[in-house]
Amino acid sequence: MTDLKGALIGCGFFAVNQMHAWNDVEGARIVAICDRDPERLKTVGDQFGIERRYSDAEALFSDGRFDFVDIATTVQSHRPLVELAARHKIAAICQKPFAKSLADAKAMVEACQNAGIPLMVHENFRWQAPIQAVRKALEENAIGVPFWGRFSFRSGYDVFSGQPYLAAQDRFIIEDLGIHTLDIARYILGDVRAVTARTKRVNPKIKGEDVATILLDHQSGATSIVDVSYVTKLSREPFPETLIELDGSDGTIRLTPGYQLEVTNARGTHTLDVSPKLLSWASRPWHNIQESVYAIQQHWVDQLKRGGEHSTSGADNLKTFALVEAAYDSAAGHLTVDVEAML
Ligand code: NAD
Ligand code: 89Y
Repeated sequence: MTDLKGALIGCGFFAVNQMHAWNDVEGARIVAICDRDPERLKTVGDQFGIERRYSDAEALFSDGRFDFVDIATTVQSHRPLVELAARHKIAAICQKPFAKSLADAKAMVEACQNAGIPLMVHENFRWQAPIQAVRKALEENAIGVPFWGRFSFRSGYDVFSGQPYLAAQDRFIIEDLGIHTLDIARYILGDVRAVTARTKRVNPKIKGEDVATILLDHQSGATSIVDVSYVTKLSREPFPETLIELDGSDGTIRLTPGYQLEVTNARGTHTLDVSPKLLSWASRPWHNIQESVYAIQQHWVDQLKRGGEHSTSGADNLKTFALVEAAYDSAAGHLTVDVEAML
């Protein structure tokens, strides 16, 4: 089968990872790129040897000659670009956060459904090797039925130097990072009925909240805590590790710093090194995220070819996005938010 041809829009900080990963993915290649910033367009075009370059997404779609689009811009342009893809009936990947609001996200999913095109949100954290290892242990029934969990991301890493826009947004950590942690909680313990959250801003140099503590009532009856912080200074900086604790009817799982997976059950305690691979183009500490970018993009191609649903389809991501909106509503009103009523 010939390679699928892709076009990438948004040649910024994170898109470079996506371009590297497309080089490694089997069955697809990027044939055109687009950015309204000429310097970024040139840098990425030259680095990856892409001849077809556009400063305007309308012109890119009008020229066509590609099978899918990879939207790697920041959130403000996600809805117009996804709707543009739908109008041209081109399958689309869209970076997280999927949209500015749940109403926008629902409209984007509907537009793609009406156009009959696949839509996947680039929600890559669940594709990290350590997260996949936790899910596998649960699927192998290592701890029986999980009844409690904690999904924790606490760091003091400077994310603002690479992504300065993060300091200027009204909403920061839940929308930017917690969205991944909430998605992992859903991926591991299932969909959520209700959310209770508290947030804080500690760093005076930024606009949005940089600490959040979120309590999730899962439909299964399990309870979990998602806690995220970008103002936590530790002796060993763990960025970008998500730590996980799960208690089940027959044992416990702990994903501890340094990517160690510890499973305790009637057979005793087994510890496994579940470190991500350092891909040829990757660099520490980002290699965990970078490997998951490759994994989600390979999944995109594999599912497109077999006509299957994507793990983080637009429809699936509405359930993660609702948790983000519910967490902000809960923190603002000091109330528990019914998530099912939002969907
Ligand atoms: P960035 O600002 O560095 O890059 C975005 C680029 O898109 C810019 O070059 C900008 O000129 C271009 N752009 C914006 N709107 C456009 C439009 N309508 N047409 C053409 N070009 C346009 O941003 P970034 O840090 O690379 O982040 C991009 C997205 O990736 C964000 O949504 C961010 O949350 C996400 N991200 C995801 C991960 C992850 O692990 N999934 C990690 C980091 C960032
Ligand atoms: O933008 C964020 C993401 O998606 O992963 C980490 C990050 O780059 C900074 O929080």
